[in-house]
Amino acid sequence: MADESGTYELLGAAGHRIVHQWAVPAKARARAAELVAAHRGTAREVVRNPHRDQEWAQSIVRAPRLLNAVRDLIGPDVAVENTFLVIKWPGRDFEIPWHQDGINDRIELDPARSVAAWLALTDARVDTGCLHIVPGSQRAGYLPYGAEEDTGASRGRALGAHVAEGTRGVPVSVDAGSGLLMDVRLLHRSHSNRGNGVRLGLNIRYVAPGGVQMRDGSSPSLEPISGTGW
Ligand SMILES: O=C(O)CCC(=O)C(=O)O
Repeated sequence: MADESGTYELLGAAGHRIVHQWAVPAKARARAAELVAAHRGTAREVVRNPHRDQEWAQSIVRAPRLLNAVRDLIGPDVAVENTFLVIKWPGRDFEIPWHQDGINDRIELDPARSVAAWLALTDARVDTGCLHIVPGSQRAGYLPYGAEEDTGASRGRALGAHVAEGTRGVPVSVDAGSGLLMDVRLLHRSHSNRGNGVRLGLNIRYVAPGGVQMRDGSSPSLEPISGTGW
């Protein structure tokens, strides 16, 4: 519901919520181990939209505890707009700059009809590159952004929000099998993995009908996973 200043607060003033145990931790770790084995040879860092063709991701986006929390926020009709697996290999430079999940050159999500999830498949700690968030930053709305400098990495160039100098976040350390639901305007980032193990996280953008507006003239690619309103 919008407050008197017109701000929409889907997830309360802090703009995020922890989702505890969308998966049993041991099962999340076992899945992570399989993904690490599959991608170690190429040291792949990102897998785009695995929910479209990979069973493990199709199952995670529908994890009952997660999906129920999403329905509580955006209603019974839920589609997946995008997924993004991030693999942070230890000792490798891979920073993701401050950004907001609800906007890029292609889409703008309606914060009242969408929510972002970030799910830990391994334990995510400060040293292994857990998320850092800026609680309450959703209140400033969408910020201008631009592509980061070209590092030559095959993962491509991330989009970074233009944030006030000195913007500091708080780390959110979560166990494998837990994660976060975030307002799609919430600023977040992650540092490189300076720990020992590989860190894996799956980012999901969920939308309700009418929640996505295309900015580039293309059609949205939505995978309905709940409800009859599609
Ligand atoms: O996994 C990470 O470190 C960050 C991922 C993220 O923020 C995103 O994909 O939007």
